[in-house]
Amino acid sequence: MAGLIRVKPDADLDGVIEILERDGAVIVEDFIDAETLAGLWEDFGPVLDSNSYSDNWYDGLRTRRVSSLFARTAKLTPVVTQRLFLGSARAIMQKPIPMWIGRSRQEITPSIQISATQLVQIHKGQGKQPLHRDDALYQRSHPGATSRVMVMLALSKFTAENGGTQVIPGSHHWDDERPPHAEEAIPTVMPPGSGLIWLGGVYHGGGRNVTDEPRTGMTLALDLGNLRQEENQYLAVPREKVLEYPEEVRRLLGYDRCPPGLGWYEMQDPYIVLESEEARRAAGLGELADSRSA
Ligand SMILES: O=C(O)CCC(=O)C(=O)O
Ligand SMILES: [Fe+2]
Repeated sequence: MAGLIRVKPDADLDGVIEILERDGAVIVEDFIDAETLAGLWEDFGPVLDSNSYSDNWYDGLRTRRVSSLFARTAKLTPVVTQRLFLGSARAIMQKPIPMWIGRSRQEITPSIQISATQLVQIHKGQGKQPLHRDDALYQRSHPGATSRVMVMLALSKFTAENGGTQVIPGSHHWDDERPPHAEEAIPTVMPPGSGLIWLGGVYHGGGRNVTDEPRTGMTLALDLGNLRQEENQYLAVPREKVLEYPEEVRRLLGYDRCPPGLGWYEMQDPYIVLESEEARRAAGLGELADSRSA
């Protein structure tokens, strides 16, 4: 494949869904307008500049990552509601599922939800990230129903040299035994404001940056709404009540990270965050300072 298919923002939704189902990925030019892009830089630029590099090889020792994005800006509506992104996520994931309730056969359509958000700024000297599937988090078998549709929004330009996301088109159709090879991946090349939409089952990874300029992207994942606890324990149980329970129960309540990496908060095991809060309260220092305001 020469390159990923590119479409304009006024493209026909059904056509984009067809490309996504076949190739697993598509580039939407002008995913957001210049004003939205400038607004995101206004809110995200300072936090990226003050952030340090990731502390592990997988996330990238020359890569800066910032999460909790909906808490750091109020300007993400045009991104998450972008017609082709939200439209294809709904069409691909919100498929009615038949079930019996007594003698009544019903079809229930799941919702979708915002899952992970992250700024990923790849600096000079960062090598390629290992190719992976983001939906591997849910440990479902492939090929199978799509549980994640996500976007990589270009906040800076993406090139083959600066780390533009490496993608293996069509790899969401592969089974779980077939390994990805770097030679099969193609770089995402797009100007700032464009977005790469891709399915969670597609092998991809950050590229190598051999230029002097950082490559800045923002990921936003939409996941199937049924991948969650039944009762919303975070709302149901106030934090001070959670802290009255021992570690095992706190983790069962959801303050835990499911391997290989679901449920993190600020890229950490949420249990550690809970412990820090407990220590602060015990020392009379009040609730944990909000690291997102950094
Ligand atoms: O930075 C990129 O281009 C991709 C990052 C990525 O795939 C990830 O961290 O899961
Ligand atoms: Fe990824």
